[in-house]
Amino acid sequence: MDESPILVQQQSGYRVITLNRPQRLNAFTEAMHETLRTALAEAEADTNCRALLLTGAGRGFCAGQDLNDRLSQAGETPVLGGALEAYYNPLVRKLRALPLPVVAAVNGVAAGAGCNIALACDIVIAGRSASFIQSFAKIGLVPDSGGTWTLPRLVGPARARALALLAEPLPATTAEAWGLIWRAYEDAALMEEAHKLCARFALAPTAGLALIKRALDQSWDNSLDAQLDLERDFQREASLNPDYAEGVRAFMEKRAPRFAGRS
Ligand code: T3D
Repeated sequence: MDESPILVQQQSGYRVITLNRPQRLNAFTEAMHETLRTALAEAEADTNCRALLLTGAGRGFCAGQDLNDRLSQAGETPVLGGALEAYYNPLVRKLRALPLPVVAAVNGVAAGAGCNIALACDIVIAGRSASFIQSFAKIGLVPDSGGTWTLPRLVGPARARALALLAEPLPATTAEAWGLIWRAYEDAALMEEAHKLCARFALAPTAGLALIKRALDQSWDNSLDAQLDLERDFQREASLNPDYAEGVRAFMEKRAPRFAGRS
């Protein structure tokens, strides 16, 4: 039997999800999408899971759609859109909406939808040898999986346009300098740093972090006025969670807090 296209590893308080088609730089097939969807649903349903680490097997993170499944015969006119509706868009929406932080550890090239799926995660770190490529223009496509939304917000319109129109690889260190990602690490240190982040999130006030994710995402559509109202409402909600009282008590007692997280 073929190895699963997605590997899931349980850690204390978090899960590691590995895209696992290394011979194709972890390019997406339908089977891989289905397996990833199940893995994300299971992680969400497990209240002991307080963070996710998403990475790739082998030398790449993800090369986007597997183009073997898109080869058309001469005379055929392929029509795309269906896979975005069925798989890529729900995946990006799920990553943004998960009530726990998602860390992408970009271990190698992240191209096409693979790049934009990484950028949809909450914290993106990368090995220094990794690169980010909006490959779409090279094959006559448009950046998808949120790329046209995410890129200008992260790096500004001029850089977003050049990245999308030129489809050139952006080295991880430049991606860090431009604010596309959080940090670039030596390749050998990447996974240790990713695990450190997730272990830290596994002890964090997870419900509060989930509200932070939502507040930041909603800010793009809001006026300052509307966002101030949202912050008032979210703060009220955060304060109702026992983790807030515990955080204040721990501070006053000069000890580490014991947050309940999602339970
Ligand atoms: O429904 C829809 O289709 C819409 C959704 C679209 C989403 C998308 O993601 S569209 C964009 C698809 N992705 C690409 O266009 C990227 C294609 N890949 C590349 O440009 C290069 O592979 C990379 C720049 C990512 C890496 O280059 P390099 O030189 O490091 O590696 P390589 O030799 O090109 O790739 C290694 C192997 O992986 C190779 O196979 P081989 O020759 O050893 O048997 C290569 O064919 C395979 N591979 C890489 N990317 C893909 C792929 N096979 C299928 N699909 C891929 N996307």
